[in-house]
Amino acid sequence: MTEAYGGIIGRAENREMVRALRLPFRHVRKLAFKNYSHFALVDTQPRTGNTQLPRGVVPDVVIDHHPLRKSTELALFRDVRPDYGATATILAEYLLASGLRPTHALATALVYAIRSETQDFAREYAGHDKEIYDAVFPQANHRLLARIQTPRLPLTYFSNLHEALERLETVDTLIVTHLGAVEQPDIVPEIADLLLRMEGRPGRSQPACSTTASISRSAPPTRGPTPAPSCAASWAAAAKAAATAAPPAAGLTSPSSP
Ligand SMILES: [Mn+2]
Repeated sequence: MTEAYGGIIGRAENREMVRALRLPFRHVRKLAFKNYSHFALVDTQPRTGNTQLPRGVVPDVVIDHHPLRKSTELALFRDVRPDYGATATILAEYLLASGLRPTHALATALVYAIRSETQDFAREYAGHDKEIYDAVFPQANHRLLARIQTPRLPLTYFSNLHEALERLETVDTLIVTHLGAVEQPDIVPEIADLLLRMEGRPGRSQPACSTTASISRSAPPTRGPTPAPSCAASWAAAAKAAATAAPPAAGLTSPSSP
């Protein structure tokens, strides 16, 4: 069995998780699809923007928490629950129901996945997630969990941050900055998240901010700072700009036949 991902593992937390838990992920680019006879998609569905499965391949299994897609109905086994905050919760439910005890590494990964996907249970539909979280939490390695949640940051993070702060402008309730060319697209929502915490001008109730960047390697046209109607929208716009250049990492598991 091979566990594969697409796009890039960008966020420092995610990179630290792969390192600290020694997760044996492989990039889909390096897989010879013809060597596999069964495919499972996790946290994504066929023919969506973040799916790395070639168009002609119908997955056997789809497990996800995003709204059900028509293309998923072709899968032999599908379990799509949009009322769950994290796909990790659904998988952990299967694990616990089977009577298997998760390893420390797996429990740590599940705890981190549920926390980050539900934004620390801030989303209103996180009821199932909290229950499973509590069940696996005692098994987690708390030293490794702390390392994942406050990871070491590369030098480029600080130079991007410096750039962002240098070019920062605030107009009315809007915060705008331009990062210029970045190597790592996830830096855009990361800095937008940080700027959202600014006190004063943009009220928490109706904040507005915009972070823009061009991605150096895949080089889409440089986007000028566009005032956004609300923070949620501008965050999404920033994230979307990054996604066009490099699709976000999506889980893809394919049990091997030979
Ligand atoms: Mn998800």
